[in-house]
Amino acid sequence: MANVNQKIQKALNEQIQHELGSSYLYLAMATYFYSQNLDGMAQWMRAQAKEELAHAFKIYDHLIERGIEVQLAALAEPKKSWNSPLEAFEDAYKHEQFITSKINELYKLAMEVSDNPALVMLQWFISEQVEEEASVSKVVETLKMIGNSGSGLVMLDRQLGKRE
Ligand code: OFO
Repeated sequence: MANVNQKIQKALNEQIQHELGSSYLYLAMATYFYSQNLDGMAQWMRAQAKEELAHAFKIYDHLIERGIEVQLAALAEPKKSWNSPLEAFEDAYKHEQFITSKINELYKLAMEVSDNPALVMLQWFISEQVEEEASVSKVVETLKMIGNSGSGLVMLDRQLGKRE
């Protein structure tokens, strides 16, 4: 058993669950966008789901490297449908704000228990969350500008579909 504070071990394990939960939510959003024939937005969400999986693995690898026990927990069933693309992206934005608050809590805890390796890893997540919130917020604002314009929506869908 690694000589690492128990509270931080538990919180890091919970963060794996949050990142996997994010991946699951964005996969559900991709499925919703396919059902609306918005394949570009679906592609954007698929890419986001993969990125979240990478985030989960980043923490997972951190635990493995430090000999911290990995404890995987059940994932909740994600929401399945939204009333509009704007509602889905607004949900994604709220979700990212929630994840940012979790990362900030983890960082605070790592400082309290002087866990330097966790602090270094979490710094990457702090910068990442700034990017995550900014990119989703940009789509939300564009969707608000588009309003009920079908052609605007088609153009945005095409643009978002370019995400690798
Ligand atoms: Fe992992 O950044 Fe989004 O949730």
